[in-house]
Amino acid sequence: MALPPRHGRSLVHKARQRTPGHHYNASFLSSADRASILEWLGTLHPLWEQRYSAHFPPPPGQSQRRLLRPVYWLGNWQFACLDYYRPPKGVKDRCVKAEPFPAVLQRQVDKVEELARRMFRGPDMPTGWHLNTCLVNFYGSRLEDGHWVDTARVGEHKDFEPGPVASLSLGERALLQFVTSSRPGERDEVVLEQWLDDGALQLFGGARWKDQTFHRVQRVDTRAGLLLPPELPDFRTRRINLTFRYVPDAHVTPFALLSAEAREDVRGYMETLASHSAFFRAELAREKRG
Ligand SMILES: O=C(O)CCC(=O)C(=O)O
Repeated sequence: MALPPRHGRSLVHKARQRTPGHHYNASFLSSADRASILEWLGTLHPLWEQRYSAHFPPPPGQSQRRLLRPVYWLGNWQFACLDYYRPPKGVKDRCVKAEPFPAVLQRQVDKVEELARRMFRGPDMPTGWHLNTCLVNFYGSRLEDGHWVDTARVGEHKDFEPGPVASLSLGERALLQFVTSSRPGERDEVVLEQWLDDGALQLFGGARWKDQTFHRVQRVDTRAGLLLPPELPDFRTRRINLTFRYVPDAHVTPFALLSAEAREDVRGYMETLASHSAFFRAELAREKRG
């Protein structure tokens, strides 16, 4: 009797499992596109951001701290010290215009948007929705006082940008969990768990996954012993995740048009970015032209 083909329908099915509003495709990226994305990642100079700033100081009882990982943003940069994009109230001076997507990422975005428009309708697909924002998260270990400390995790949170959110994963696989709202004294209930593989796409939207639950990265494997680009002095990257979101264009502000306080808070970051990027140099120069 002939055995079923090794990569037959059942495996493909598994790789494309579906839960309403949640889509996972383990082999979304072609090996050529994966290689181009890694090459482009090797040219980046991610930032280590501080959580707070002069005009947005730590709340009582908390102190200034560095984010757990270096990051890079495309489309618009949501500096942590400007407190991210939180509509409906937190929309002004939150999203600073940043570099466009490179061609290889724009190609992935075009495919994902087509899929998202088939999956989501009505209130789950806001008017004008398109993926114009990308957060590149570098997961790994950072050097602290001569010791490598694993910081490859993200606590539970929601992505407040309206509409579906998509993410591409590279490197070691990560365990992502959707959990119900935390209540003091109660354990969070994990309602969906997904290992995110190298080359995978995850797409989620709708009230269940955007509003009613939080998501978190519980841990990142160390099995493959991977070291991903770019080379950083005090950080070893073993996983990179690119999350694509939508910020209404009216809420994306060029650096030169931010309030004086916001410009002061992020000027140092802009100057660091400008030392490697013609785009950010031009954005800084625009301020001087008035
Ligand atoms: O790394 C991931 O897979 C998820 C990242 C994430 O939750 C976020 O960027 O908001």
